[in-house]
Amino acid sequence: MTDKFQSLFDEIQLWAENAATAGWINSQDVQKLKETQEVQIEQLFKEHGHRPLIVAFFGGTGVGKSTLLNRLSGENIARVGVARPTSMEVTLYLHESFEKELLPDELPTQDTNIAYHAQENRRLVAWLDLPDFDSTEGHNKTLVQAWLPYIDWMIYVVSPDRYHDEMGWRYVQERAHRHAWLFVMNHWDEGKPEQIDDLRNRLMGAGFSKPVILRSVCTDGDYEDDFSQLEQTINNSIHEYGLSVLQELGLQAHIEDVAAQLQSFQKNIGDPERWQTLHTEWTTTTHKGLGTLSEQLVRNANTIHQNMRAQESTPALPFQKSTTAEELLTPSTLTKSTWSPRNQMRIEDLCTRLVNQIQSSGLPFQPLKNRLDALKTVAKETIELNLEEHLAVALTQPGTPLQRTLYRHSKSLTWALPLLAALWASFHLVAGFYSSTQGNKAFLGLDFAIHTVLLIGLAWLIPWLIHRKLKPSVADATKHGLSQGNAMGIAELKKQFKALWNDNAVERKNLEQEIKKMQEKLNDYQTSALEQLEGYVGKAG
Ligand SMILES: Nc1nc2c(ncn2[C@@H]2O[C@H](COP(=O)(O)OP(=O)(O)OP(=O)(O)O)[C@@H](O)[C@H]2O)c(=O)[nH]1
Ligand SMILES: [Mg+2]
Repeated sequence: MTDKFQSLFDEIQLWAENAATAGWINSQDVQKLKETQEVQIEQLFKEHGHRPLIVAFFGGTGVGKSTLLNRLSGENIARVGVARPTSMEVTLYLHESFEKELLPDELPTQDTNIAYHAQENRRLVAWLDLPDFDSTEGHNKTLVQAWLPYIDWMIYVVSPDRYHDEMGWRYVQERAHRHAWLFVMNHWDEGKPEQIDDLRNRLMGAGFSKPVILRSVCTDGDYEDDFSQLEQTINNSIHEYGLSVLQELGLQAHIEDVAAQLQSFQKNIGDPERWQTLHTEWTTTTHKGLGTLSEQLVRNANTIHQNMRAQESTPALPFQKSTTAEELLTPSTLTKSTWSPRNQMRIEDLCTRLVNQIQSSGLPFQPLKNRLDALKTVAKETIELNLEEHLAVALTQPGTPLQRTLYRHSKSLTWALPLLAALWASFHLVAGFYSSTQGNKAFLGLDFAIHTVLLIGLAWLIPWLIHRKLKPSVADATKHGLSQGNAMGIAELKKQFKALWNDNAVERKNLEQEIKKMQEKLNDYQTSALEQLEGYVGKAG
């Protein structure tokens, strides 16, 4: 059982460390979990051959804790007094045969006063005299707190006029099910039966179904009290329950501590409703941020387009080799000139805004921040890849298919038409020459020569001008490629932001599932100690 619990605890610890590395919970919480383990587990699972049963006296100052302890131990070991408070420190009374070095290291013994008792029948008992919580100074309060997890039996001593102390009562409520309790109404020589009834009702209200309340008088005089029953109860508890049941009780309390910590982890990781609200904000912010980035990209594309247009409209002379825009700008150089540092800044601003939104909601923001940090570095690449791809397509096939066909054919006309004109002129030249040799007609005159030259010139010039006009604009093709690439890049980024949120949500849900499973496993470790110690232990809550 304990080994199983230890391995479950290791599993929980490992889970918490991983969740902290991913940023879902903070490292202080993991440390707290670890401390819970150190306080309790060592105490419960270390070799306990020499561990005594720790019976503590707790209650307001002057109620007679030290006097009662002296009476139980049969000797005046504890200092009692009229000056209040008398016991200023924590004192542990061990049996004289007990070597204090054998106490487990984790007990807070350094600052504790160690003294000895000589009761043979209580060799296994170590009495712990605690100073009053209310009157004690800060350091002792911390020491009392440090001892609390190690106390097996808590004897809460009250007096008829001091049984409703605020501080003491708070401890009773908080720790009702963490120790076995005995309630002693000391100063009974000054008490009234209805005060016992009142105390019993209060204890039942605090979760004790059958609280054991014993009356005692520790002053000279002939008074009837339950002292022998008190002694008997303590003796019986050693024989009947021994350490094992009490340790189980401690284990149960420890399980509850760990379960409470898991519950707080679950709360920190966040409730679905708050995440849902955040998701709506996330979508709006992403949409807006990417919209601004898109506008910026469109502006950059327009500037490039205008510059290229200006270049294209500078007329090239017919036989001059034209330097076209595509020779100046390749898809990759164009792509590089569209992503400016300002665009990168916009992406970073967007990510910062998203992180701030989650942070201000109080939910764990680190896991999303880590994911956004990664996305920030690839945003440029995402846009550039899309631009390059669409630019490459647009630039290899500028214009519409019809425009491209007409352009190709018009080029053939620039040589075919002048050739036809030349052929026609040659035919007339030969025919004219023949006619003149037959004496029919005079040979072709100057007019023919001028008209022929004009005809051939026009047959070349007109198709050349048409061909030039039909040339698809590289600037327009670039603009088309850029706007398609930008649109696809922004769409891709949108998808990435969406996927990032979904991945985070999946991780969060998995963590919640794991917490649930660990909680179920913890629930399986219910011990029977609470039932066995009925009457001595209050119920939780
Ligand atoms: N009348 C009466 N006086 C008692 C009784 N028990 C103790 N006293 C006296 O009450 C005073 C306080 O007793 P302590 O034992 O010092 O009280 P304490 O609870 O240890 O107080 P702190 O050490 O200050 O926390 C002493 O003078 C005791 O003699 C009792 O049952 N009846
Ligand atoms: Mg005292």
